[in-house]
Amino acid sequence: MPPSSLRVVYAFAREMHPKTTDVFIQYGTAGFRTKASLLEHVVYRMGLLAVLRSRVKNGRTIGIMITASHNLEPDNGVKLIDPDGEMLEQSWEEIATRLANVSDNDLESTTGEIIKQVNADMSLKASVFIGMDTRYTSPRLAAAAVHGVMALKGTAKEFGIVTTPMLHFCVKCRNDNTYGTPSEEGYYEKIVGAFKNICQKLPVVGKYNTTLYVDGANGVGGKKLNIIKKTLDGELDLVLYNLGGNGGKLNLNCGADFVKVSQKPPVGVEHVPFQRVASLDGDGDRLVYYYLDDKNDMHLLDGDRIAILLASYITELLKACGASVSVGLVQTAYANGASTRYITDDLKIPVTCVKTGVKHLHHAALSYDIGIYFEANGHGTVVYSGHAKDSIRRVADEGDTEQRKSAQLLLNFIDVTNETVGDAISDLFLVETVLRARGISIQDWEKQYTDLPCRQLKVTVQDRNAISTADAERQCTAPEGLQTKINELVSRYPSGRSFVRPSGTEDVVRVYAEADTQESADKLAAEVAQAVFDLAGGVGKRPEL
Ligand code: G16
Repeated sequence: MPPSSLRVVYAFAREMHPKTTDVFIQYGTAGFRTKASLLEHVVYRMGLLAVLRSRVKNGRTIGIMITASHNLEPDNGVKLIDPDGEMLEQSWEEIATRLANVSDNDLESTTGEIIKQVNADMSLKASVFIGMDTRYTSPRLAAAAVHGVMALKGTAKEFGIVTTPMLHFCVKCRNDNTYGTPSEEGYYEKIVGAFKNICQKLPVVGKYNTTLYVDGANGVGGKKLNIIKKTLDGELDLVLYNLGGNGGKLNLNCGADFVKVSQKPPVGVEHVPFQRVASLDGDGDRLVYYYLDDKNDMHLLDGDRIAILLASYITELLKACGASVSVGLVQTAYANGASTRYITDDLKIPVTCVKTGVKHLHHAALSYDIGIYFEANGHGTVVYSGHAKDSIRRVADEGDTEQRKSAQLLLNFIDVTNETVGDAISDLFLVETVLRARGISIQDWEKQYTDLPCRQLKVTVQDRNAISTADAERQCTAPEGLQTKINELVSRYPSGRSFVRPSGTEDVVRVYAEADTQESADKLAAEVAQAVFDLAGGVGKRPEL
């Protein structure tokens, strides 16, 4: 493409997607996220960037997902997906931020500069897959992304409403046809097909109950499970709630984030004591389980529990097949201290702690033959190296009868996994597989270990970037004095632990605390929140004890 044709980049911007705000926006934990009304120009520009990224990757397909995932309905967001279905390479986040914030008048020249900087060959073809969640603002934003792709002569393919992990899966399949077929149907065929396959090998035994209630967060995940439900041949009886009808609002008092953070059951679900419930988030990339007991008390089984359940089953099968494959687990500072102890002391599996954000966990998990990564909020998956897959395949071909059986199960388990990113639907089928294989109930699952009581809070400050952290976000390096204050507060509580960090998806500072009793965890969290408010420029009402 000759340089003069970049003029169209400006023309599209000025006529259709002008930048109408001076609010600075940053590529955060999972892309750009803010009020939907501030995003149209950003999404258009991400259409431009996706084309450049595709050309730098020799024409391989890049994804653009329009979603604000767990955020409430008025927000929206956009993130780019790299060719292997993983999050955008971190060095490009800065470029994305730069492109998103320049004025319309500087857009043409900045685009030209970025083309030079990344050495994009503009004569190559470029391919971009675009998906969106169910927000009413998503179609308009998806159209802006298409215009961005058109402006730089790329080819856009729209997937309409899909879960975020489905788009990651399709991008991966488009660039690596051994992984699957790049379509929603291809996703069902591989992931749901493998689950049904496993069910044929695992008869229902013991206390496992094939009925599963689901809280769909009034988002896209529940809608897709409604399609899947009809194809499960009775292997799993999904009872779906919060599918977006009856005035239910996306993520409002429901969904995985609400359930995890508030430690309360979602509205809109008809609860039955001890019935296990799976709660998804708005774009279907997070999953937590819970049940209410006969006193109506809530029992939460979060991402830490899911990780442990999957890790213990995988290591059990690996042992049975005699395959020599390393297994490791990746968590963040939000992981409950009791879970980390259980993994290290009882399961004897190595644990790595990294910064919040699936991109960090995914990267760390790749250093193991089999890496299991989960954030406590229910965002995670399992990644299997080529070596791991080859070793298991070899046992499936050459092992004795028992070894072959375990290896076959493991190969099916791998196919149920969406290895590209955390995926609530795939994770749900993985969890159900393990519960079914072991013939256990959700209460049995919960008995593996006892969580330390914990609490999460949010504090609004003038500028959340005033908070800096180090050591996988476990230490606060600015503002001065805050970490000393946190240490002092923590030292007053047995088993106390607390940290603070700026959110990358909402305009808040997050506070986490755990201690030996719920009362202490609540009090410690409130005291640390007050310290953040006082030392980091809190706005509005000071948090109360
Ligand atoms: C996103 C990220 C997660 C992260 C969460 C909260 O989730 O993908 O890795 O844990 O945001 O991030 P923060 O604390 O920085 O706001 P989702 O489900 O909203 O895409």
